[in-house]
Amino acid sequence: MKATPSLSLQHVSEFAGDVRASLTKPGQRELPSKYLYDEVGSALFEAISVLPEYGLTRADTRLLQKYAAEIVERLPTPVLVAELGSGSGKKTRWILEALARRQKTFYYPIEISPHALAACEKELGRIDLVSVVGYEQPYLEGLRSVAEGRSEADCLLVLFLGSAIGNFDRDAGDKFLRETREILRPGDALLLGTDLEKNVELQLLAYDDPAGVTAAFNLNLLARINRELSADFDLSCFRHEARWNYAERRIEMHLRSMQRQTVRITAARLRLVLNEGETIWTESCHKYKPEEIPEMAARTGFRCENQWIDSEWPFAQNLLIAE
Ligand code: AVJ
Repeated sequence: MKATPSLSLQHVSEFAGDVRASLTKPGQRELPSKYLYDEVGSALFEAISVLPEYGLTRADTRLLQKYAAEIVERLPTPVLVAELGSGSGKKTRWILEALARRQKTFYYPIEISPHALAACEKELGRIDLVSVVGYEQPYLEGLRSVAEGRSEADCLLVLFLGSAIGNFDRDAGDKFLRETREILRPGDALLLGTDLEKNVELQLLAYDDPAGVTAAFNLNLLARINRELSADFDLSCFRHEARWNYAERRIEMHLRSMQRQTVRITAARLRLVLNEGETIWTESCHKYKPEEIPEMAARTGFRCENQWIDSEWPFAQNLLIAE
């Protein structure tokens, strides 16, 4: 069930407006991280997720594989599954198979990237007793559609995996959990994946791998702006940078301008002068302490029913129940 395909003109003008607003912000220039995931960016992220230095996706998958039965045991029945930002959907297989062992299961991946959504439908569309209905919509809009369409008896399990919540500042993360909670009914569940704080060196390597895949992922944002907004970023004049922000406990990805340069972004009606050494901040990846998650849950209308932590790469699956 696709949302009415929005005019690509509307996409372009939204993208152009966001690019203009974030690049002209006083102080630190920014670009919104959601635009990292066009078709090329999504493919590069898939490559990142198999890098030896990036343990996050493997830890996430390992926990789901190992504990799927335990997680599912704690859920009411019947339960519908909605996933926020499914990506390729590979790691979701374990949960769906565990659920399908007890009942026919409906799975609603919610994903703004049509490429990722198609890959997910292909990956998970052939599991016995699982029926997949994709929503090409932003997270909360898609979740609202799923919640409105269910019957009285159906409980919801919302999946928010891969530490995608880490892209939000801590306050925005709370706000997002609160908004999610408002769409749910008491007893509904949210399985939240969170990357945990670890050795800073390891954390930095995960976002600045020696093969340069993450650098390509970051730089592709400029290439995408060139492609879609008729801009003339010269990618060789920028360098990928990953930093650990101690105060905020997050990795920040930046693109550093290696010289003073002028960039034209035609569709955003913008002429940008960047100084030598100036950076554009493209993504934040917040890291958590295990005990932080039950506190977040309590602040946002949930309780943390259980937490499963990977023994190789500090990462937690948290099962939150709406109160
Ligand atoms: C998909 C947001 C979870 O924050 O680790 C990976 C994105 N950026 N390498 C993360 C990402 C650079 C990733 N998330």
